[in-house]
Amino acid sequence: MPEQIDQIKRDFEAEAKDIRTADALEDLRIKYLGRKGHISNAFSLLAEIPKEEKPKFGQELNKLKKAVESQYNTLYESLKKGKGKDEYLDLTLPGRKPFIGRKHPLNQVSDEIKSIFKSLGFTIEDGPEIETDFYNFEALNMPKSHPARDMQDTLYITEDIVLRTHTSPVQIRVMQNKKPPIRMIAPGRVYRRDTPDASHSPFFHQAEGLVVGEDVTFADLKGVIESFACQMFGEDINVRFRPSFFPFTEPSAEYDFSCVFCRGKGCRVCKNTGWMEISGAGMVHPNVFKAVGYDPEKYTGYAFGMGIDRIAMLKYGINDIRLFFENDLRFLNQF
Ligand code: 2U9
Repeated sequence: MPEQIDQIKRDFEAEAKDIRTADALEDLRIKYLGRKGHISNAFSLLAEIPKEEKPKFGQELNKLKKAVESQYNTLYESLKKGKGKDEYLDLTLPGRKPFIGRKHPLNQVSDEIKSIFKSLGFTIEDGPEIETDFYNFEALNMPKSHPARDMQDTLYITEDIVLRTHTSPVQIRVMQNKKPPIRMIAPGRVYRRDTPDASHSPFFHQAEGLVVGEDVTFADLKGVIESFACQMFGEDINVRFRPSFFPFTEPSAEYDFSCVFCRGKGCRVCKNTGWMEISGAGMVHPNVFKAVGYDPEKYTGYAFGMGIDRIAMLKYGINDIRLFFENDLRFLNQF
């Protein structure tokens, strides 16, 4: 009997060395600790030995059972942690690349826009996203009755407090606190009561610009927009201006870039026009200067809108603005 007990222990330890999977460990448990396993069979042999020897061997068998259960549990825990009993360190395996975050594509484009305008002598200004009616509409030549307010579906918090619909309020605040010359852009998030679809989002991002001085002309505006277009999309990009209307500028224009995909030849993206609408611009309306206490006889200035999401969509060929906000790593990891 004693040699049988030692043999069971040796056999168990020899087999346990090669266990690498949960299934193999379960088979080993059944083989040695199961109802019909080796240890259970050894206990049933107790009935066949002399009475005076039973206590000693019973003790030996209990010791064997405890030792096998303890080694089984150790092996179970180490497999659970994903480590084989004699795990060796295979130094030839490639290293595990730590997952590192990256800048959101909108922030990458916003940084590029800021860098281009800084190189053109512009400052970067910021302001509140929750604005009063005065800063979002009235100071921009849109009094309460003005129909232009309907041009922009606004999210009202109270009768007088809104989520800003553009970053123009920042320019108003800067002009209230600073005498000309001014040369600034105001990047930031803006809000519209829009139903989300491929080209609309209830919030998006703008980088409006403003230049004010004693002899600022429309030609200056064209030069700055052309310089931006070429630095952002390539030297061969052309810019055109078309007459338009905005309450806060006079004259107003809309500006287009030649198609960044077909470079102006005509394609499906630009509907074979060779052009892509970008945003609006114009010379600052005298009433806007009056609202901030600037003398419109002394100062002239221009302003332009610029949708950061739109610039990013054109730059990367993205056809759905919602992709920027869904936090899908399969999309974000491409930038
Ligand atoms: C001040 C004076 C004038 C900013 C301008 C536009 C034209 C324009 C669009 C951008 C996308 C509206 O949200 S949008 O559809 N904006 O087309 N914005 S001129 O004019 C200003 C700004 C500030 C003090």
